Amino acid sequence: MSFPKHFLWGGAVAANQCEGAYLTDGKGLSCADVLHGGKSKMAEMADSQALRKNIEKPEGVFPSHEAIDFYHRYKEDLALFGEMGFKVFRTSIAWSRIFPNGDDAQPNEAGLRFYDDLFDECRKHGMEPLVTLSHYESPLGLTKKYNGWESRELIPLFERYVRLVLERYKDKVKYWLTFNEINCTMFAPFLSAGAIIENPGQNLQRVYQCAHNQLVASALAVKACREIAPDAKIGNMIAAMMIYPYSCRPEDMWLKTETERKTYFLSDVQLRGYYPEYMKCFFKKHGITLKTSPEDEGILREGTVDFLSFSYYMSMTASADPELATSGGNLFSGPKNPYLPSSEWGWQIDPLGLRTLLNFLYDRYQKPLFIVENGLGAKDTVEADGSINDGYRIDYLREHIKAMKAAVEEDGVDLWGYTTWGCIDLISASTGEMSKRYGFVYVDKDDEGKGTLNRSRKKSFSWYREVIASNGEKV
Ligand code: BGP
Repeated sequence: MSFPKHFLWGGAVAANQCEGAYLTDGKGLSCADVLHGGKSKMAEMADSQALRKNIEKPEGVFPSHEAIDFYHRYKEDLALFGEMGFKVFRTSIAWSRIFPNGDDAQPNEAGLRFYDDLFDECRKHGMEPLVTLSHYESPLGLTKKYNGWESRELIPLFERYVRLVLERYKDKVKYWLTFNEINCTMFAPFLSAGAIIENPGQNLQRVYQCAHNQLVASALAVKACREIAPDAKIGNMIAAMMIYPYSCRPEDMWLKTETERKTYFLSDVQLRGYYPEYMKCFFKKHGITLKTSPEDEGILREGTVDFLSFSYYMSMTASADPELATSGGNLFSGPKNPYLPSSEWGWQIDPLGLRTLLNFLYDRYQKPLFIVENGLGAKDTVEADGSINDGYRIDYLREHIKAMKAAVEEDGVDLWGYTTWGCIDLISASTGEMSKRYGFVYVDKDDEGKGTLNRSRKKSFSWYREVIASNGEKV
């Protein structure tokens, strides 16, 4: 056994992190367009006052406004991906290019045309587009009017947008994803759901309401896809993580179970079609009563996805020891795992965790899987001769590909494809920095926004080309 013949190798980006052209050809503002860059971006996203200020009067530098100007340079970039032999290219449609305010009477034809050309260009280079319908970029107008996904008003608006793009691109796009990292709504509601909510950890009623509305919208998107593009496949997308009990202490194991449920309850609903019992008990315990509609249950049941896609960067640990529990291991906190190294941004690197996770997810759902994000955010140095020797990135990816290979070949996991995150350098979602680079292609731009935007191939570029050419045999 080895990787299936039609295994989908490729790379991934998101509109708001690469396109730029934030008001070009009729595009409206999205939530991403009012978030500043810099290490404090996570704090800014959690600060409702700062967010309100940004929305009313955006001042300062916003990295998404120009990003890497993919909007004007996509032909050059796709040609580079084609040169690496990509079979698939994951990107998102910026909802605010199609409906600038989210609820406009008419769609923006110029925005629709842009994606027509983009998907045609992908096909020209032999790449299947894999399209996320909503990747951290809901129209800002919907935040102002409805506080984003906290309101059910967004459900029909999203469905209208989805039906339009499915109809328009049904002959060009065969793989769709509903919401990027839908489980991040629980702790980053502005980014993930366009909702300003003070202390999301304390305001459970409100964040779970956002999540419920997105779940219903996701299921409606699945139903629309079956109707409009019956040959296409549509998946969900979660931030997946391997969660270890910090020790074999039973309390640690129990905490791991609870953390796991918080991480996976949304995909449980999207793959099984109903809320799990443990979640109903959780709602009861915390006095959460969701505003639902009588038809929601049927919609969730009928709108289960064809496959599960996920991002994987790190693993985490769960400890019942209060001192350890707050020591911080990576983005999702929890104690540092003493057996693992960390990236420059403190994300703990765990390739074997990916094999374990693939097995865990396949056992849990028995549905095809797709890794749509994986990669190392690192600072790169351009040498005097222009070369960029990113051996550390190759090492990271090599070990993760080996783990994935073992899961497919030795454990029988049904995996459809692998798209590395940020196949070209782009704006970081959590920090807005350019210097946190993931690409095989270097973009000349720094954190202050200076640079020529010229593209160049890193060492990892030819390495990945070999990986794809050998269908994962040569890593
Ligand atoms: C995921 C997001 C991406 C992406 C990636 C890397 O959470 O889906 O949009 O950016 O993480 O994270 P970062 O950009 O913060 O390094």
